[in-house]
Amino acid sequence: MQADLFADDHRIALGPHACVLRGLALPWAEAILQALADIEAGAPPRQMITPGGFTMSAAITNCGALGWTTDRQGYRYRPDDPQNGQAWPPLPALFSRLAADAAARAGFDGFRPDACLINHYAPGARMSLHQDSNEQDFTAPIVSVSLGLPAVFLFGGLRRDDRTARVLLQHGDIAVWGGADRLRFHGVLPLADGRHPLVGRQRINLTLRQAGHQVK
Ligand code: MD6
Ligand code: FE
Repeated sequence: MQADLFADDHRIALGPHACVLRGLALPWAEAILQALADIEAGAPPRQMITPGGFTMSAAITNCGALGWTTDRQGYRYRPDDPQNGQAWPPLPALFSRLAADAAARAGFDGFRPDACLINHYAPGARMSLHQDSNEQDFTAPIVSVSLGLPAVFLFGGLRRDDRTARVLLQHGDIAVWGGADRLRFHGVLPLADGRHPLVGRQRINLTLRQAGHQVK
C-alpha cells in the first residue's frame, strides 16, 4: 500500500494483463481473517447449486454491495443474501484498499470493487473451468486473494478447450487479471489435504470485483 519491500521479482506474469503478486497479502492475513469471522457470522458460507443441478464443492458467501450467487435459475449478482433476505455484510475498507493496491501494481489504476466473493475449500474441493462473465463491465480487473492451504490454479485461454497453465497459489498470494486476460477460463484442482497454521484445514479465496456499473 506504499513503495515498500515488495520487490518486482515477486511478480509472476500469467498473461499480458494477468499476474500473481506473491505474498502481497501476507502482512494483512490475520486482519483479513478477523474481518471474515465477522462477515461470516452474518452470512455463513454455504454450498450453492449450479443451474445444472450440481452442488458446488466450495462453500461460498459474499460481502459488499453485490454478491455472486447461483441456483437452479442461474448465476447472478444480487444485493441481498438469498438465505435471509438481508444485505450482504459491508466490504471492509482493508479489502478495498488491498485490492486497489494490487490492481495498481498490475497496471489497473482506480479499481473500486463493489463485490467480494469468498470461497472456502475443504480438502478435495475444487472449482471447474469457468469464465467470470456475470459482471457488467469487463474493463475492470478481478483481484483474487489466497489464504490457507496452497492450491493448483489452472489458467487457460479464451476457449474452454485451450490448454491450461498451472500455477500454485499460496497463502498471501494475490492474482490480478483484466484487459485481454479478463475472460480467460480458469479453475482450481482438488485441494490437497493439510493444515495451515493460521487458517486450518482449508483454503480461502477472496475475489474482488467491480460487478455493477461504476458510478463516477
Ligand atoms: C479460486 N478463483 O481461486 C477461484 N476468478 O479459488 C476464481 O475463480 C477467480 O481467482 C476470477 C479471478 C480470479 C480468481
Ligand atoms: Fe473465477
